[in-house]
Amino acid sequence: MIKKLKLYHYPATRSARVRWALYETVGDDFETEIVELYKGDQYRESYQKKNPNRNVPMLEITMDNGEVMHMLESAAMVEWLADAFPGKRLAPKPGLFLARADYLQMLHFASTWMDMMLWQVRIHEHVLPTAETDARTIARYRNKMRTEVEPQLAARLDKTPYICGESFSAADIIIGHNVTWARGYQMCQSEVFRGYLSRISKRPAFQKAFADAKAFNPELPNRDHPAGQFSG
Ligand SMILES: N[C@@H](CCC(=O)N[C@@H](CS)C(=O)NCC(=O)O)C(=O)O
Repeated sequence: MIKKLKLYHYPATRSARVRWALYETVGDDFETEIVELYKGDQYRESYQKKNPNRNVPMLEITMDNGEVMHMLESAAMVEWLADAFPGKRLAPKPGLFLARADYLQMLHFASTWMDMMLWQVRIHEHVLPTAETDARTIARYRNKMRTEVEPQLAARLDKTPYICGESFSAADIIIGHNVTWARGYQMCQSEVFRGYLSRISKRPAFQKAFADAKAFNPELPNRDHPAGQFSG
């Protein structure tokens, strides 16, 4: 049995996905520690020992028998929580079912392919030292988002309220976070995305997960200062 869950978090970043999944599954029954990314907390030796990727989220899972594990990938955490609490109905049951295949496909499409494009736009516009930014990379991934990703998502959301059909699932946690991220960068602007966001943002767990989002400033205060640089 799980004794304690602790999320290492920074507002509105990928750790908000896990915070949202935690509120959906265990309610308030988890701890949170803020990792001040813009002050370089992720590079502290004590943090790097637990998370060599030097980022958030990190989910510390302590079991009743004292075993501790650190999960380091947001989509894995969201998927694990959805499966660990089947009563919350956040995932189609595992097995030879097309609904499960579709759900996994969308969750991982969001956390790899779509996430990669959003990250490229974000780091080149706001994170990398200005001398390392590349306008062609920004243009390439903005274009791929507009011509390849947005139409795929919009085609689904035109037909059903949630990304995998009539019910909300953990895939909506990753897609939903990505859509808020994209809209912060003037992508996913059409009505279908506005409607989707207004639907998912009515969930109490969404509201709690993003209650601290105002603390997030996309602009790094110190991107050209060596001590302040993200690894990207
Ligand atoms: N694939 C990882 C990526 C995590 C990630 O890069 N997190 C960013 C915030 S959204 C971060 O902590 N960056 C800190 C840095 O690059 O120094 C996941 O989805 O959990």
